[in-house]
Order: sequence, then C-alpha cells, then structure tokens
Amino acid sequence: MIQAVILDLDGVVVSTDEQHYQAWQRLADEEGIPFDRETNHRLRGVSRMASLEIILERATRDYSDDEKAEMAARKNGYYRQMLAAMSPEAILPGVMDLLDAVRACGVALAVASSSRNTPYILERIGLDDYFDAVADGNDITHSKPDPEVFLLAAERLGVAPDNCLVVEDARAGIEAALAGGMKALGVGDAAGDDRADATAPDLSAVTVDDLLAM
Ligand code: B16
Ligand code: MG
Repeated sequence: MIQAVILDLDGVVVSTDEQHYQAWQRLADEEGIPFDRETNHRLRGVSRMASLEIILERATRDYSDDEKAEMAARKNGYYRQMLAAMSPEAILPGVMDLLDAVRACGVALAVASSSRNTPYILERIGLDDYFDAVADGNDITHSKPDPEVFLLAAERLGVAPDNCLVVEDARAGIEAALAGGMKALGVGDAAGDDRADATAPDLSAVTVDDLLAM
C-alpha cells in the first residue's frame, strides 16, 4: 500500500535540463573540451562532481582536484544565474493537480534529488514549504543509482521503503528506487525503462488512482 510518494526534482517537478546543459557547455567551451547534448543526456540524475568527470572523459589533459573543484563551482555559478530567473511557472504540467490530489488522500509527499541546489529551486518555484520531507545532494554521500537519497527521504517521512513510490525521470533514479525496495514510476527519459513498475510520458498523464494502485 502506497503511504508516501517521493519525487525526484529535476525532470519530474521542474525541467532544469536546458539550464544544466547551457552552464556545462559554457564551462566546456572555456576549457576547450568537446561537449554536446548527447553527453549532457548522460548527466541526468548524476551528481555535480560525477557529471564533471563524464565531461572530462574528452579532455586532452589531466586536471588536479583543485582545478576540478574550481570548474564545478564555476559551472554552478552559471547555473544559479539561470535559476534566479525561475518562477512557479516552471513547474511541469499536471504536477500540482496530482500532488494536491495525492495529499488529499492522506499520502505523504517528499522530494529526493541529487541536486545540491534543491532548496534554492524549491524556493524559486514557491514550493519550499510544500513537502513533508526533502532529501537532497547536500545530505548524501552516494549519488543515484545508490538508494541513499530515497531511503533518507523515507526515513524523514517515517514510512517503510516498501510503502513508498518513487517518481523518476532518470534511469539511474529508477535503479536507485528499486535498490531501496521502493516502487518506481518512470516519466520523461525513464518512460522507456522497463524495470519501472509503471511508466508515463509525464505526470499530466497520471491520475491519483493510477498512482495509489501501484
Ligand atoms: P547540482 P535530480 C540532478 O537532479 C540533475 O538531474 C543532474 O543533472 C545534476 O547534475 C544533479 O542533480 C546535481 O545537481 O549541480 O544542482 O547539485 O534529477 O536528482 O533532481
Ligand atoms: Mg531527475
């Protein structure tokens, strides 16, 4: 029985994919490292430092740990400049109607994201007080596909993992939810992931009855 719905943030509640892409592209251009949308696709749900390591696969020299830290911070500065322009209009279609309906059924709601910018994004979209629990990249040591962020969200809600449903757009996130003993609904990029318990193009195509019957 589903007692909690745990949502990934980027790609499920909002789409910050384009802003991540533009910020990484600017950094890669400055460093003369080839980067494209295909590589950007591999960064979905992956932590900031792990994302940088993927970008550096195409670099022609080695970078020190200090240089890597500076590059990740520079990219994050570009990204946050773009997040500053974000408003509640960035919430993806169908999300608020579905979440309000889930909450009306007495089911708890949490966000579990790899992003260390989660508090800032929730503030920008006006949802900083909306969720019953938040777990994010600031709280964890192992990024998806490790289940740590989902298990922490469930613990903060006081709900057992097998009573939790995760909504994810990244394949690494589906893997993480299942590894944590939770059910998984794949949307967006993860709509083609046949390991998920159910899939949908986005949350506007999902009803509260669909969700809670999983
Ligand atoms: P930050 P999610 C993830 O968020 C993004 O999908 C991924 O592209 C990003 O690299 C990661 O957060 C870290 O983000 O640099 O803001 O800490 O999908 O887990 O909500
Ligand atoms: Mg995501």
